[in-house]
Amino acid sequence: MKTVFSGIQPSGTLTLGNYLGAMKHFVDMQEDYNCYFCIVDQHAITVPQDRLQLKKNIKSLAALYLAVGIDHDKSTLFIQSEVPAHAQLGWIMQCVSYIGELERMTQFKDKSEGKEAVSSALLTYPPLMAADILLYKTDIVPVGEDQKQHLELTRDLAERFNKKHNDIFTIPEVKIPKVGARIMSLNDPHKKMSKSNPNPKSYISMLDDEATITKKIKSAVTDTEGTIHFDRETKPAVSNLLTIYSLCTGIDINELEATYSGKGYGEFKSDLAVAVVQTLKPIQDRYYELVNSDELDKILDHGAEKANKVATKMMKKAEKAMGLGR
Ligand code: ATP
Ligand code: LTN
Repeated sequence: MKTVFSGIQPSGTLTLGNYLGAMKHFVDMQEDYNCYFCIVDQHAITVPQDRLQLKKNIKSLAALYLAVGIDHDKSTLFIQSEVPAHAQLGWIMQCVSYIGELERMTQFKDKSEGKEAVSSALLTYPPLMAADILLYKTDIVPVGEDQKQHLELTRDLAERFNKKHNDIFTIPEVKIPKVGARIMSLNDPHKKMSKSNPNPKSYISMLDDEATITKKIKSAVTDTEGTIHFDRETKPAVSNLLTIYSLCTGIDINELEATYSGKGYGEFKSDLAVAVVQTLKPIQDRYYELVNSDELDKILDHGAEKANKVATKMMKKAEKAMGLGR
């Protein structure tokens, strides 16, 4: 059975973008693959986090993974910092990485641009991400479009290590969904929807209630044309809303265009709000049952135990290949 690994940062409440671009696909994959899903808290601290808020976000993300349908009997769900091999192999992968290639990463450029106190870990984030993936002999990494560059680097680093030291790492493939890999911000269709955007109107949080979702969709930017059809170039905002609508309902974009032909943005947006609420409501109900439960802690304990066993073995192999220790 092939192995799947993916990680999400506990850097805020997940958005509809995270769900449609990543999490939704994790649920389907667990039927056919040996899956590891990780709460990458060590990645989250590459930018400043409030201690108590981070703790809350970690639990919240774990509960969301389960609420969308990750089944702990089929998949391993765990917290990155509870498996020390990640940071240990992360260090080794840093030694294999070149500063130049890290400086070329767009996520680094975006997150450091114009800032004064940029942590060095923001630059060395990709080698840690490579370690996450390589520890589990991962074959496939399902992620949104924004992570493609990091995955290419992971493959380069793994190949470089295999050639220079010992051929121990599996070279992972990236898997990006055909539709929904880049859900855009509601108030700027040229920026991706992001949970760390300071303006909450730019995203729909997976935990927003019905009234908030409806309000945010009503105030989402469109264009002055007034027609509902899909064209990323000339109608990026409406195309983004159509994508969300289609993914939430399973209705083809062509069919949606036909349904709303001759109709205005008002009606389209009210129906879209209903579709989003219907998608998120069952997830939210399950989430609130789980978030403060003992069950959640047990699942995370068990996940860390399983992940530690596998990860420690690979980390030791890598240390041996480098000549570390006695
Ligand atoms: P931040 O905004 O805090 O930097 P993020 O949401 O970009 O975080 P993660 O939460 O770690 O980053 O991303 C989790 C997964 O969701 C990744 O696979 C990422 O590619 C995907 N993802 C993030 N934003 C979107 C989006 N707008 N559309 C589709 N997929 C997305
Ligand atoms: N870099 C990713 C989060 C992440 C990840 C991973 C994704 C960390 N480690 C391993 C896939 C596999 C992000 O910012 N979305």
